Amino acid sequence: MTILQTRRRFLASAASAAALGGLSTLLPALIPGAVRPAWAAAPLRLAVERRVLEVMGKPASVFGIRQPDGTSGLFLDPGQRFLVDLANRAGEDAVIHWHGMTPPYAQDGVADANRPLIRDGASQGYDFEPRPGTHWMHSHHGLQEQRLMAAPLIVRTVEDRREDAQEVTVLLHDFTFKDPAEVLAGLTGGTMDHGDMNHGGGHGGGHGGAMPMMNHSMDMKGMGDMKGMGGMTMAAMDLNDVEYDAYLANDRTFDDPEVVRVERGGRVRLRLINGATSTAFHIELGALDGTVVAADGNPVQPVTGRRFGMVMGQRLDILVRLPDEGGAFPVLAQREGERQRTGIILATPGATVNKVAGLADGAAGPVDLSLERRLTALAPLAPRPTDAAFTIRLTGGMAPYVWTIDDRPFGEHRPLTVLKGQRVTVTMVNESPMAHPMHLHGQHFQVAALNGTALAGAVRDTVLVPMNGSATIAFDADNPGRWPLHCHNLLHMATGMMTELVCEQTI
Ligand SMILES: [Cu+2]
Repeated sequence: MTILQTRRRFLASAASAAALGGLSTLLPALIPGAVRPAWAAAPLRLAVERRVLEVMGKPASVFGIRQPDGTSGLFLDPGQRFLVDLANRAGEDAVIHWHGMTPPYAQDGVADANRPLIRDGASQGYDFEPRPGTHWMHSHHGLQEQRLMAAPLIVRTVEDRREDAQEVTVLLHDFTFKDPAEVLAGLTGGTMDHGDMNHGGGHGGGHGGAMPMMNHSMDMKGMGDMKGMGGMTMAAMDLNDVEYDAYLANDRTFDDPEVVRVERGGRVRLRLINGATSTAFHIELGALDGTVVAADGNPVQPVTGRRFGMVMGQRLDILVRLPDEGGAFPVLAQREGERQRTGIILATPGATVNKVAGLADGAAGPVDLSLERRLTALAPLAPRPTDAAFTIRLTGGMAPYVWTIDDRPFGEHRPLTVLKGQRVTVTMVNESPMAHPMHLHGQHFQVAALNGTALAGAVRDTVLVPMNGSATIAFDADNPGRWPLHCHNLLHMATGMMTELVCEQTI
């Protein structure tokens, strides 16, 4: 029975692949590892599993992606291949996207007409050259990412190894005790009890279809002391769709934070990953000066500061140096528009570690492009003329809760079709009432313009397109396949804000 189903799936895949013309040649790699010779290196083993996590004293059933020894995610050394057997023990079908990797199309970890989900109880092999840097892995199916089906994916370089810095990886999340489907239904006006959207209690309630807006008025209340700053008005602020129960850093809140032992006078390389589904964070280093050295795993000209914005899907590598006298140093991540924060604490031996409040004194403003404008790639694109230029509009809104590209939800989208080898630019113009972190699969891009101003920005895979703003990305299409281009707000993607870049192989 299983074989029959598998064969039927394969035939269906082959048929749709044939419709893609040149892409059908990519399919033989669909089940990598199946023909791996016996003498090859043993694959690393990862399993998608259920686990119980205690959040603020309450148990929650969540997912995890772990190695047999319990390590969350993967940490690869220089020269090591991404040779992985992924077992799905989640109790449901799943697929894991290797966010930041640029593997062949068949191994990207997205299910589509050509690539099936991994059935519950089944395994899938992967074998490709990993891309160095701070990356992560997460479900690209349904709303599993909201239930923490995510983990770090770190690929170290020889230079990282030589660097005299302690590596500290921090995966950030937003967390709800609710069923994510209920959260989404509350936004889209589904059949749920609308009172469910208010997690904190005391925020309105009983207004039925008005729930999404109530969340927004709540957000604005939190922004009270920011009114008038930077020309922002109440009406202009539209930051967060959902109130979460907690914000996590490596699965923990400031009730019981991770305390990382560091050396007096030592250097630390923070590998920060915004794995939240719907939360942009401000990273606050407090008394420490930080130097951003990589964005989405790609080296940048060093940028120093103590406060850095990160939208969903993005990574930042930040070097800090601990003072010779030592102490305890929180690394904070505060939700934009809100007072809630999470983080870890770096502490030298013997330091007194004081409790850090989970609420900051004041609400944070929106994460904007101020850091993005300062970033410059160490390895930029070579100058050459553009072969294919696209402009897409980010559209949709809160009522109805549908987010789209060029007014079309995914499924009715018009793919951006390019030929392998072309220099491509995509300008994303935000005509919607929220900011969107836009992520492209299959290749990294260079940020080529922000709000219409050209720059030679960072090479990365996820860029913020602010409200009323635009971003132009440029890349050389070198990876044939159908690559999702989507908002990394999970709830925006789930309701339609996704299209595809189709890179055709020329023969
Ligand atoms: Cu979005």
